[in-house]
Amino acid sequence: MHNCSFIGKKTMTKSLKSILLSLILVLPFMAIPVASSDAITEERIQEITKRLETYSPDQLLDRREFLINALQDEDSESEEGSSESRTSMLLELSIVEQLLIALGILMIDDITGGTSDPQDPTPPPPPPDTTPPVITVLGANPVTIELGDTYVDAGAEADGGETVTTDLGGLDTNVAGTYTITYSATDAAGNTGTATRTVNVVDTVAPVFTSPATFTIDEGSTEIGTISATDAGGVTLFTGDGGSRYEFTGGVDNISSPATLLLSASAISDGYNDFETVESFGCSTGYEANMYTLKARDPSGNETVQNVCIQLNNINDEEPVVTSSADWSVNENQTTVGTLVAIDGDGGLNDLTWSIFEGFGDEDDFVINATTGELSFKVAPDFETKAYYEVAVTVSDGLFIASPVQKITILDVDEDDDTGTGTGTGTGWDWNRHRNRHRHRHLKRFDCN
Ligand SMILES: [Ca+2]
Ligand SMILES: [Ca+2]
Ligand SMILES: [Ca+2]
Ligand SMILES: [Ca+2]
Repeated sequence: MHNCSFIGKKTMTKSLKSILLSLILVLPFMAIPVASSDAITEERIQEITKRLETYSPDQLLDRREFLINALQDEDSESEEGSSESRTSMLLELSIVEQLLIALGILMIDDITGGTSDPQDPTPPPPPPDTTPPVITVLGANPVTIELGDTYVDAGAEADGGETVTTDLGGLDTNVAGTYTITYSATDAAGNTGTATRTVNVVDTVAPVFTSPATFTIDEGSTEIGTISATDAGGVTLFTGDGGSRYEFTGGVDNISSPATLLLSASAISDGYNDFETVESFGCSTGYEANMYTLKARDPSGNETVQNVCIQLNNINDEEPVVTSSADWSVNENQTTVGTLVAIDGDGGLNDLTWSIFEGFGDEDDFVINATTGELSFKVAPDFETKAYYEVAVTVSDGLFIASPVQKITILDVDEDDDTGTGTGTGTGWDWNRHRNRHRHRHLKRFDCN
């Protein structure tokens, strides 16, 4: 502004009247002593104005500064001072400032703003409070806690000491997710400040199986057992490796924990619940070792895998099997037929008991040792009387029986001078027959002599 070109003289002269008019309005507010007012005349104003018209804007500003400093110096040096000189300086200062205002170099506020009127008793009203409280969130932000843990809020403070209210935003530590806690405080002017804290509830812990990895079931059963696992977020169970051999109740391959695990139809048809076919499977050793798994998964995708080992209890579900031959050949004149041999179809699980089956064939002619299975005639047979017998024997494991028919052929023995020893044992009949034949040959040779 100070560099602007000075206003033309013609314009300046034209504005003089308005300046004089302004002075009449402004002067009463200036600090010109009332007693000196009489020294202010129109002639004097014109005289000063004409002089100042020749000043450039910079010169006017310099003059203004000079006058202000001079008036201040006069104030500090002497209470009395030269009132006429002071009046003159105030008048000139007024005219300088009016010219600067007319030139657009000064604003009215530049002149009046810096001076407060001691006679005005009303102080300016304070600016309205539009600043909300500033809230400081205490503790960590964001906060991460494990699912199911207890959350303790560290709180927040307002800078003005206002009461802070907390909105937990539906925080549920039993449900994984991101929550926003909002703190707010309102000051006396009604301004409300807020701040937030983020709480991340995370599930990083995999489910834990509470059911065993090994199940021992009776053969013939189709149910393996109850599978269960725990997790703060809940558990879904899945069939894993080898899952075609088992399924959960309802035939599904996944279900909420706990659930009942069953053998699948294919497993049953393939003998996976028959001890005599598969004694165990999926265990750490043995048939199909470590080939079967179950999985427990939580809603966050954490997963635990557990092997499934199934051991079968051998129960009595198979009948005895007789392994000795049903065809016997024994010498006449002896009671012993031989000893029958059988094993239980359950791999020797049960002791076997022998008896004569009643109601078939020559049952009345035989006895059998219940424990050893040794079959004997009650009375030594006579070839010449009856050379062939049939008898059914029963062998029992207590629940199941087998009753094979035994066929006994009586061999003729030369009884001229030898009644026979009756030492046949019933087994190894070829050996006895060979011996008997040998004896016949021997006897015949003896007879020839
Ligand atoms: Ca979990
Ligand atoms: Ca069986
Ligand atoms: Ca049996
Ligand atoms: Ca069995």
